[in-house]
Amino acid sequence: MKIGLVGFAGSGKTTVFNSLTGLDAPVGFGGDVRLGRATVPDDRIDRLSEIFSPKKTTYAEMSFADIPGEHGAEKTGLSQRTLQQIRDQEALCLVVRDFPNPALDTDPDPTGDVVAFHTECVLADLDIVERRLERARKEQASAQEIAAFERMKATLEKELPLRAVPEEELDRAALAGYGFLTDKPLLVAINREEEKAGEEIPPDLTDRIEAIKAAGMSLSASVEAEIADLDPEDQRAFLEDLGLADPALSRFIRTAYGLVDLISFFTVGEDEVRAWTIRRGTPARKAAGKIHSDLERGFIRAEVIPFPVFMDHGSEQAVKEAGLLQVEGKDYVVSDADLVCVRFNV
Ligand SMILES: Nc1nc2c(ncn2[C@@H]2O[C@H](COP(=O)(O)OP(=O)(O)OP(=O)(O)O)[C@@H](O)[C@H]2O)c(=O)[nH]1
Ligand SMILES: [Mg+2]
Repeated sequence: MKIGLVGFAGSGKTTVFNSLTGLDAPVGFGGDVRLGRATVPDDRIDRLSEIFSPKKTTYAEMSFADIPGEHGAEKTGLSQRTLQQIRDQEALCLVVRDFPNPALDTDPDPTGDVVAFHTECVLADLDIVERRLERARKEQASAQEIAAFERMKATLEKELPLRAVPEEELDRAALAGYGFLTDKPLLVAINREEEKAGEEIPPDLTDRIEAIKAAGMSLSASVEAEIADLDPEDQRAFLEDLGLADPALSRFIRTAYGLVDLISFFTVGEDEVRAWTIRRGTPARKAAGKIHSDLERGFIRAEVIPFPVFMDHGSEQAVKEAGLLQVEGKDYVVSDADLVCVRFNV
């Protein structure tokens, strides 16, 4: 599960990547694709940790790939190599430059960059769809398959992303192998100069982002990089000075987590308070397998307390006494922020 940071040269991808992962990749260079892991901030875990004072607190994690932009190339051109790197990602965060970069001779043009990137992705997808459609017709593929590709072609010709095609109209499992760029969930991060870090995204840009079925947020990568270097006390003062409520990076990671339909369930105790990552819709037995394969194999039942119920009562014992402990079987669909205790026997 990887989220790719993508965008044109010098937009701040590596600066964002370093703040996310705590790594120290060189900025201002391009270079190779880099991988790193980021902790998913979660105030529910913070609160559980305060209650249990465990020996260890473990947050969820997710992986990011920093995909360099192309230097020297016209910004409307993404090479086959870059396109392939982007195709390998499960979801995309487009980092868009909205600050003057002295190393580049163009003024920031965030709206233009969003449009240009989207157009590149549309053309790359259209290329695959047209070729596949031609072959499908020649080989007399099923009417259903031809119809699906025609639907995709019509969508892309309107410069709409494949994300715009409703779930029931495309068999996405069958299309997974193509890695269509415009079908990947997209978060557009407008990387703004320091003074504008806390301002709303201008309406024309918001409209653009909505039109391509993406989520949008603004941040200032250089502010985030500075914040990451401060201790918590100083962080708060620094944010207040800039008129910001919270580090944008936390919001960024949480948005990216939701973008790929990930949720967390929790295990709690004196040893460890921990968040586990699953896809939305995962049944209890499979979720138990995240913790240990024995728990999946020998699954008997899951004892579940939704986080708000736990907080209302303050302890597992109090929840039990109130008759609110949920005893669930293997097919129970785990919800975000469920406290789960798996009973098993192997
Ligand atoms: N003022 C300002 N400068 C920034 C910001 N984000 C990045 N920069 C600077 O812009 C330059 C490029 O940043 P990078 O993070 O290397 O950009 P990139 O998108 O990784 O670039 P490539 O990998 O070459 O495509 C560096 O000199 C950064 O210090 C920002 O929010 N504000
Ligand atoms: Mg870079």
